[in-house]
Amino acid sequence: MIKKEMIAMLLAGGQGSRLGVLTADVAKPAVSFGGKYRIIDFPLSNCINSGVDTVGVLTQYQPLRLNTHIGIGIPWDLDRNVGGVSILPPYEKSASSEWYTGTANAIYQNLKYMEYFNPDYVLILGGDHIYKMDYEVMLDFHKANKADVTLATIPVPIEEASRFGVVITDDSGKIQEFEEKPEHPRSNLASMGIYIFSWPVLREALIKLKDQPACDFGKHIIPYCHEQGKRIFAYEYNGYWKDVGTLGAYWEANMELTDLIPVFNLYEEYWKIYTKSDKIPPQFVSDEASIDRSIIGEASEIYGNVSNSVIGTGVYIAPGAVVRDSIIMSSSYIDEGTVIDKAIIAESVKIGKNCKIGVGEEKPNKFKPDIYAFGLATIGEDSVIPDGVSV
Ligand code: ADQ
Ligand code: ADP
Repeated sequence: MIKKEMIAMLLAGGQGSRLGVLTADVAKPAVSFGGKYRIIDFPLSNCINSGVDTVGVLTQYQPLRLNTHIGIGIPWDLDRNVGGVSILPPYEKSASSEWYTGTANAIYQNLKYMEYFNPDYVLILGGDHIYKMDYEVMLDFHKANKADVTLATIPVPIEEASRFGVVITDDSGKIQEFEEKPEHPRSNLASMGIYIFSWPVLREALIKLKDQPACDFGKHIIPYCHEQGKRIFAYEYNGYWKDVGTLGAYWEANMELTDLIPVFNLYEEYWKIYTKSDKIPPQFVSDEASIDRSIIGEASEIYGNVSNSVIGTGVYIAPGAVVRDSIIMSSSYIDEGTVIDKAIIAESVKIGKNCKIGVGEEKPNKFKPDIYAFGLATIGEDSVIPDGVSV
């Protein structure tokens, strides 16, 4: 009989509407990050680095890019005969069929998948955070406390706490109170949306709440377990963790990678982040180019001036073009004389000659704040901007 101690269920089906045009055609976990990665690479790499070799990825919204990226899981060493990575879209069942209406509903609809592995513990993960975390250490904490549920938590600035599930604990870390996105948070210890459940506890809660519309972990499952007097513990994580759910946070997290000593280091040997990488040529920098403090992806050709930016793979930056404080994703083309200053350019965008994109250091409120969210100009995938456009 098949037996896995802990399996992971990775929620990758949310729309991510706050990323605006970046998620118009792509699920948030498939949005690129740091020049060569996609956001989902972080939880997937954490899984394999933590010894979790069975991962169900629950997809729903615009899954094409995500599916091609994950494939059969080779880059993460998750191509296995038993376990490995499985993509789990909603499917028709004999009695009924429905879309994933909430995070817990999505997990409930995959009870059979989990049962197959006969796990002791189930790790629930979001697909939209940038961090490195050893889930095995969290599991040890869960076992040591004889917990039913363990939530990973992190202190956040109190003014941001209302965006999160917030916990109040006693001295031992046992959760006394949990509130999902409270208007007036009474604690700054935020839930990271990462949970370890002892399997019988999760199974019972999912079945009990199966008729709850849009059943969600933060709104329903955790409060239900709390009411039932389950032992719920907060595992306090103190490393780097970023919810890149808004354009501002997404831009900032990318820019931080260009710091001389980045708080989030992609170059560490002992905790590698893996990604699917096409076998493509190296980058080329011409004699007229200038580059400082930037990440340049493979197969890019740089003839212009790039500073403090994250450039993806296969990007072309023509002579005389200037790119500053910006993110340019894979396969985009920036033509001669164009200035990109504080912008996010999605994949496969073509920008003509002598354009000016982004507001740079000028006060964004001078411009339309609803367009220039966070003072950034954002151009969606596959856009073509003709010569001379200034936005
Ligand atoms: P939110 O950040 O609001 O709160 P949520 O929208 O519930 O997170 O999404 C969590 C993850 O599930 C995302 O990766 C998303 O893509 C995915 N997802 C959402 N709906 C889905 C569906 N129907 N099917 C499949 N996948 C889906 C949660 C917790 C808070 C916690 C924050 C931390 O509820 O308590 O503080 O995460 O970011
Ligand atoms: P107007 O009000 O001038 O008719 P819009 O309100 O549609 O035009 O947009 C103003 C300018 O901002 C346009 O040039 C448009 O291309 C540009 N714009 C629209 N969306 C974005 C975006 N996401 N990022 C950067 N510029 C944008």
